[in-house]
Amino acid sequence: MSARYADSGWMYTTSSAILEALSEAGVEFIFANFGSDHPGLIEAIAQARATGKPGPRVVTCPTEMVAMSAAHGYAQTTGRAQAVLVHVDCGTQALGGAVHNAAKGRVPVFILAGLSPVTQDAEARGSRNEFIQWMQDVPDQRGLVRGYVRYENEIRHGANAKQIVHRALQFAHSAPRGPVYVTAAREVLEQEVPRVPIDARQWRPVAAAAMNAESVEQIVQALIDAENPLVVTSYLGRSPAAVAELAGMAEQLGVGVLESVPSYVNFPATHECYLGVQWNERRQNAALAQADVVLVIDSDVPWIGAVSRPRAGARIFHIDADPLKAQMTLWYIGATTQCAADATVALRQIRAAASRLSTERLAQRRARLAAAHELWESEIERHEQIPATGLSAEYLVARIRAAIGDDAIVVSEAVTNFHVVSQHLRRTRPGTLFSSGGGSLGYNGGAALGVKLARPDALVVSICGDGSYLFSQPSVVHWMARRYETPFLQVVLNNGGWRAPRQAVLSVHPDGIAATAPSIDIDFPQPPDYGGIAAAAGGAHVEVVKTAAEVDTALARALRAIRAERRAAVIDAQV
Ligand SMILES: Cc1ncc(C[n+]2csc(CCOP(=O)(O)OP(=O)(O)O)c2C)c(N)n1
Ligand SMILES: [Mg+2]
Repeated sequence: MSARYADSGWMYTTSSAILEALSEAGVEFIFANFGSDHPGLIEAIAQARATGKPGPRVVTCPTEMVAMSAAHGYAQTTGRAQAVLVHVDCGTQALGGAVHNAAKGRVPVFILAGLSPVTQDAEARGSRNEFIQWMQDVPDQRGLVRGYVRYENEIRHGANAKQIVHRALQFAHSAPRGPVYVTAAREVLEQEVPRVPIDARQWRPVAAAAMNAESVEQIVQALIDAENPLVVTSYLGRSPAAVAELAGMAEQLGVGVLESVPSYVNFPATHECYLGVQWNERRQNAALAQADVVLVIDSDVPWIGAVSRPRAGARIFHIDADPLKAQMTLWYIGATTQCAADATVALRQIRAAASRLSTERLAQRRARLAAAHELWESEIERHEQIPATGLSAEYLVARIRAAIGDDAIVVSEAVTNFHVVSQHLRRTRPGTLFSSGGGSLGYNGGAALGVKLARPDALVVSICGDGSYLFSQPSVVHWMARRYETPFLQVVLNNGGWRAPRQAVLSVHPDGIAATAPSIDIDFPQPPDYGGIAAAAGGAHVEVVKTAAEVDTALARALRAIRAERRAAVIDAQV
């Protein structure tokens, strides 16, 4: 085999074509975890480098979950998919919950995986020559991710590899957006092919959809006639333009805005139409209880009906790129009009069609909203008071807000402190706070790296639970932070383990035996040295904070380490 298929020097192969297509599409990074399926790609990258051909930069990711999470954070920051390169079925499985997160978060990512060679007697370059290639030949590799991706396909021939890459990226970037998965056998990646010219304009995302005129009319009329109109949103803020339109509409019509488990900054927290964040609180939300017209825009869970819902008889309208929630088996919110439309376009339509309210009604609405906003703000402030002993998450987050400023970009995986981070950071600018949008823990560290690669000038902060820190594979994350000079601030909300399962069991069995059992196996006695893990892996600066009095100096030292020494910093905050 080696004699027949000895390296013939410079080649243009399927692998070269894939790299070229990624480059044409503006992909800047390949988050890579290489294996025996990738000689064609590694050779093509080496040849491109040797000839000075521009192409995506390779970022070595020692685990796939971190690679995928980095691409996730990068895409949340820029809106653009990056490539994640993984090894056959094994690397695909190791992407794990990060695929779920990108799918649920509707975040574009281009995943490329090799397939085991499809020949075994040296029939072609790349044919099997390692025992593992029999083990890694599985019947349905694409099936591993089929329930999560917007598009999946196998490149079976190099001749149209570029078109398949562009098509996959077109799916990734077209509403409702999400990850895509492409495979190719080792021999196909080695195949020498003619170069195909591509006109990138032909592969742009599908144009954003508008509502039909009748729906616009219905929604506008309902908003005008309402007593207490309310918008509920979770991820509208992935488009900064939509945030501006929402603020414009809120002001024009006097509509309140409530965020439900937000994964983006959807509305400035200082705006007087802002009514706060709801999460898993086990009580009725006041804004929802008062609303008689609710416009849900870009939300998967606008409320949890068993504990909190719009008032009886409220009229509900729904705008989303995918209002059917095609990937959710159980989903309904009682909306009488559902529109498949882009949030920015839809809000512009509403604003254009809405005649102004009478000055008097608008003033009344605005005054009521301003009072509700003020009440929310004073409640938030009350919780931020310095605690008498120890450290509260609310106080800590308030001090983080003061230390990092409005432009820092925060990724949050704070679990039972999710709402604390969302509310007390009081973000005002779109694109300065992200959470995964999914439910598979471990996103935060990789995401912070991705954000920092996208915005090297920005201060990047990850706020996560102690459990979520361990899920994120911190040794890999912090090795990468040093290797790629992407220092960020990591704040670990150390509450002694997993509080979420305790809250879950108490919500279902409030009087059960588990409620008062000495252990329900969710605590971390003898906790790891959280900061020490990052120090050992990537030379991170470490702070341990146990009281409110220590917070400001720890933050100042941590930020100095990041800015002056270009080191990541971990604050182990015992809340
Ligand atoms: C990959 C994954 N495994 C398990 C879970 C279930 N789970 C949800 S919350 C949680 C604990 C999170 O702990 P931590 O980050 O410390 O947050 P806390 O609950 O203490 O606020 C677990 C294990 C999950 N969501 N994702
Ligand atoms: Mg915890």
